[in-house]
Amino acid sequence: MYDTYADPEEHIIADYYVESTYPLMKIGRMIAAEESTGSWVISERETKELIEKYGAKVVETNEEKSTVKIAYPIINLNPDDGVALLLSTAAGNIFGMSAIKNIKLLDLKFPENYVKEFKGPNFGIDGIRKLVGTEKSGRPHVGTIIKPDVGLEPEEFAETCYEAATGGCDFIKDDELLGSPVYCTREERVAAVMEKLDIVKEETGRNVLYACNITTRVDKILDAADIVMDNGGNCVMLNFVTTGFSALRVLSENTKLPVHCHRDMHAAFTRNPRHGIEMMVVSELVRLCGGDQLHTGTAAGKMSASEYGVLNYNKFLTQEWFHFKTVFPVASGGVHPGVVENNIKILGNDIVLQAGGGIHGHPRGTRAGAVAMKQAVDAAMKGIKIEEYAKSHEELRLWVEKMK
Ligand code: RUB
Repeated sequence: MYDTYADPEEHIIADYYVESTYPLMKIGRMIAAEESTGSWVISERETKELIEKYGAKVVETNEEKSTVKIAYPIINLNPDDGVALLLSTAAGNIFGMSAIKNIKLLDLKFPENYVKEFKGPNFGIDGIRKLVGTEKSGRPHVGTIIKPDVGLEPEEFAETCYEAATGGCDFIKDDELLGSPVYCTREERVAAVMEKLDIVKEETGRNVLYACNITTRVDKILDAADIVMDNGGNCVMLNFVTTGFSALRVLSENTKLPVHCHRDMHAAFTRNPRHGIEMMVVSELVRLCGGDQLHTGTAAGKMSASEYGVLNYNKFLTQEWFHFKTVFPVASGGVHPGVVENNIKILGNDIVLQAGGGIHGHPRGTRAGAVAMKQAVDAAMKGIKIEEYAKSHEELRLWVEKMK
């Protein structure tokens, strides 16, 4: 069923799962009114003509799935007001409406007329691969999060990065909990780490990315990115849910460095299948706002995520979408050499396999942990089971032993 036609070139179509005591069409119209011209009652100047031109419309209901599609006129949404206003519209008051028991925003379909104002990622998968030197092999990247999450001072932090890079990591990031504490300021940390990674470059010829966490107050994020750049940094990281999509967009539009997007707090609204916002919508908005790498979950790890969901997010991020570059999906959270094969089999090669404890918790320490992760990737790329490969690769054998 549908209410009226809405030109898909002039509307953003939002798909919702809805639980309500009202019939689907009625609750759909209530959502459309609340998120465009209306309120709970018609107001004096809310004329039929005004509603026709500026009102959101119900374009589809599906009783079987309990879903409703609402078309939001992009004339109300100046792209410069960005994703902030879009979310206020498509994911705003509706979550608190008393007429709705549960509602989940499943997907957003955008018209060219809206997305053309967004630049999107600066690098994408191809750009990141060129920086790291894997454009020919196309193999998964090995990433790590420096552990312990917080508490290391710059020298020891940098030494840990050196060990991880020497062991074979392509990508190293701060934990999302590490900002710029007095004992390890961003400036000191970047300078110390990049000195070590320059040595790795001289010793191995490999360019290893270090994503420094520049999550801070919004009006200081660009300054923080400059500090990373001025100290030889080659990548930045942003906790984009806690700082906001607008912060991500402004950062991406004003930095020459790849932007790694950590999604902490997302599970507050993505985890419940009946209420909140789907990770697919988060993936669409990160690509729109210019993230180059995005955590999307694992096919086997510690965080709760449906395999089917992760596959879909990664498919969206890596396929053609308007003029936008792709986004490198990051499989992280409880990742270790023992889950590498499964993740590659299910998620493919265009992923960053990122292990924190799975590297720094190796019996012989960080360097051996990174070697074991890279050996597990090499084994998977050769189609060899890690138990077999471990027989001739000591670091992997020690990990397999540890996990028994
Ligand atoms: C993982 C880690 C990340 C999680 C976040 O550490 O620090 O914050 O990946 O989860 P470890 P997600 O490898 O030791 O588990 O990637 O699902 O957002």
